[in-house]
Amino acid sequence: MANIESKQIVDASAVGNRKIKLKAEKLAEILSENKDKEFFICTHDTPDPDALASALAMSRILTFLGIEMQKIYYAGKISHPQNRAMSVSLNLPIKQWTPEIDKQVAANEENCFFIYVDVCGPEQRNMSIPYSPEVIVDHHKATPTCKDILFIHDEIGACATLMTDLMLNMPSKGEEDGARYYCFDHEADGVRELFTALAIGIKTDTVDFLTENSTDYDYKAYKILTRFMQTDKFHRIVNYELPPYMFEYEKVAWENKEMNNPHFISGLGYLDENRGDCIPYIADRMMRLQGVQTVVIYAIVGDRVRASVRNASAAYDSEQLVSDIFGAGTGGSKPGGIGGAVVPLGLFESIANGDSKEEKAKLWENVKSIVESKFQKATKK
Ligand SMILES: [Mn+2]
Repeated sequence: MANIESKQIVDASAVGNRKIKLKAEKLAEILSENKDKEFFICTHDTPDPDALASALAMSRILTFLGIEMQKIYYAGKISHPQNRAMSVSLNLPIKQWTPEIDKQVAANEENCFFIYVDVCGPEQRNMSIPYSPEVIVDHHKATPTCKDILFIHDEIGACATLMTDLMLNMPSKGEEDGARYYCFDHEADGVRELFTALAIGIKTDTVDFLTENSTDYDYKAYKILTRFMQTDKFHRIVNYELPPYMFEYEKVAWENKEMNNPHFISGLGYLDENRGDCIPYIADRMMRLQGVQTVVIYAIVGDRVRASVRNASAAYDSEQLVSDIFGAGTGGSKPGGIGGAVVPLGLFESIANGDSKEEKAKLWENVKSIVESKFQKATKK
């Protein structure tokens, strides 16, 4: 027998999450059994770096197993400038879900195989792709309601950590020439881009390992990835360019603020759909203001009120704060006090999208006074 050449220079147990090894084997088995199907790798409606990187890693696993019929989908929008920077500079092959794809799948459902990453199932608030997956990889506090699925889950800092570990633990393949091939092969096509994406996914989802759910696994996976990633692209994406409107709305937020240390609240008025990501950006910025511990930034975006909530104060539970202000079930908060809400305008949608400046101004005044008074009440408890 010829020499066996190993291209995986990182040990499979390097991340150390013991739960993953068996799951990786099971995943390889299920995927190989369904090899001839059409594969749909899907993530949630607001793909962030963790979601994008996880989807790309799943695609690498499929390619490694010889599965060619595969595509990556999301149903919402990639609008945050950092997510766009990542998608463009790493050339991510992700596509937007459309009604046409929906029709094609519906006509051929038994030959389609769905994998969800960074999200648990179609019943979730931020998941508009309506099919039940057969494989889920997720790190959120949630359980899937669909049955008979391979559920790869751990409540850790990033889904990208689980994906890194899965790649490391994928069974290797032997070839006739005696060489041995590994999924986590830093010399394989596109893998350095993938490692760069995964490292950014872990860095951003854990907010530099500061969130409560960040673990040693996340840190170990990150260290491994940074050994092989493309440093120049990494820095370009981490220090992404900001469009000028971000600064303009920051000014609006500053002018409209109601500040009563440690509380900061500001409404931005009406925002264009593709500028909605001003809201989390400005919320993060205002958290850096001296003395501030709780921030709410909100605006009317399209047919809904969108808000970002940031809270570093131990006086309130962030999840509770979001639901006290915007209503139960409208949003939530990640550990680390990073939350948000989306409230449909319902009946008032026609005003928000209408032509009457006067009516629009009135609607905004009402939204503003309701959000502000709810915020005051919620923070007086
Ligand atoms: Mn995530």
